[in-house]
Amino acid sequence: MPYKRILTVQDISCLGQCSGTVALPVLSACGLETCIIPSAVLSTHTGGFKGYTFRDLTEDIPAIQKHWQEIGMTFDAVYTGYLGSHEQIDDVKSIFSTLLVPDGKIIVDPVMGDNGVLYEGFDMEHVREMKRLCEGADALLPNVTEACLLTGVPYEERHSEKYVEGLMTELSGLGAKNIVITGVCPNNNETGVAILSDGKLTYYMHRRIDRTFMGTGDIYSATVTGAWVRGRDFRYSAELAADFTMKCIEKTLAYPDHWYGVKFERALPYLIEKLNPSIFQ
Ligand code: PXL
Repeated sequence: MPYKRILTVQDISCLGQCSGTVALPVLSACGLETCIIPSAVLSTHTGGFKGYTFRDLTEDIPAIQKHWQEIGMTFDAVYTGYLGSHEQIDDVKSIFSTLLVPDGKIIVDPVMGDNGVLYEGFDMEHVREMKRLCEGADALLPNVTEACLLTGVPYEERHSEKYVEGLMTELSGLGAKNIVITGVCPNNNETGVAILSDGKLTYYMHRRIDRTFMGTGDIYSATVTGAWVRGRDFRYSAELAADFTMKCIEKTLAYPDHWYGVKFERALPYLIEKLNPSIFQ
């Protein structure tokens, strides 16, 4: 059987172990043919570097889509992350409606901010437009900050079950049947994800490490997406992604000065083995 082809739409931060440069290897390790439409090309990500370059590729998106439509290219799934501008939303929605196979999956990670604040360069117009993109998704993968921005719920640093349930109820109003909220932090010792699937809300927690790890949201989303598109159950995919992200973090702990990303590369064999068990036999 031919294996599945996925398209991801997100930026390429040339340096920084995040977004496109993480999604491509992770999705490939999951065993998917992976294509990308870069939403922007930056010299680095925007989270801590100064003076980065930013090439907005908004104009290129419809041209790439048109070319692929002409050659009859289709995808089993489209997964979106950081978008270079809110003007891209309609073009990405048009990709959903023209390049997906029937029953193809739409996965939206509404990358917009973290720790209660928007990433540099984004405003509330971007949030409103991103909300429109979320309305077409089968799976939604926000962190707590993004869940708050999308729903208008005030951001809090510690998250009770009642708070998470409230966010989840509001998010499910956007239409997706499968939702993960990442970075759920009920207390000082635990952090994890809240998963809504089959109408049931469950939690999957790990020990909390008191250090910021950039790019882990992108690693997490690419992994859930990869496992789900490979045919694994959504909840299993969401839990596997949490385990894999934790392994990437563990690989980084030996490098206390490595601040801009996580050393995910040497954790990839774990993912390959989990999703492609027969290849090592
Ligand atoms: O990891 C999310 C992300 C993606 N892309 C760019 C970013 C960030 C977070 O800062 O700056 C360009």
